Amino acid sequence: MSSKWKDFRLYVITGVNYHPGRSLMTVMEQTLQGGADIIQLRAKDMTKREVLAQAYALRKLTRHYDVPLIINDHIDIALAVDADGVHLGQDDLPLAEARRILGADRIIGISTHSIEQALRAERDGADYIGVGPVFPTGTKPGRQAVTTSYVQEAAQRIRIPFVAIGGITTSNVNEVLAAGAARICAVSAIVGSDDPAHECRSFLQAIHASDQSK
Ligand code: 3NM
Repeated sequence: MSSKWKDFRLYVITGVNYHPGRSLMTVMEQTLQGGADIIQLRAKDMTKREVLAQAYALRKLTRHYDVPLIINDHIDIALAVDADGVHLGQDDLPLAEARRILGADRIIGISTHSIEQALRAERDGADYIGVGPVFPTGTKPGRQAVTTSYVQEAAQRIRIPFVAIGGITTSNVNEVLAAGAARICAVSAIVGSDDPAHECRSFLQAIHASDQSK
């Protein structure tokens, strides 16, 4: 795939628990209308078939908006629906194995929680990394926040795209941007909001304002 995807600024991950009564497709379409420019399907407590069905639906939607689709964990599902890539955690399939299965043209993102993990992911050929959780978050309970000091270190030392994640809201996003993040990811603040499109626009406004101040 072309490297245009690297220009993403606002990465939105699904989180159906945050919008009971509203469908996944409705909420994700609202995020796309608000300017989300990369989407990840993350469905932790679902059967493979349920994830597959959601992946097909999101593939259709993201194609319509010409936005990359990343699948969390499930490499087979990513291939089945022709997603643009996968996102893997530190305990998932090692990057080299994932790369062997997916080939050079699909995006592989890795969650990192320390600069050592980030440098290793970069060295091993990740296309981008997640840096977080920046703040404590109910979406990943029990994981200690890495604070904006890790964002700062990543900004100084990591050459591949990195996206700050974890507990980020429109109220604290400026701290994260000031620490050097150029790309922001959120789940609850966006998909759990009454107006996901508006929330996306607010995040993007903060991101673009931060560009102007650099
Ligand atoms: N990964 P919210 S933090 C899915 O640090 C995820 O790798 C993280 O959700 C990491 O925006 C996180 O609701 C949760 O805090 C992000």
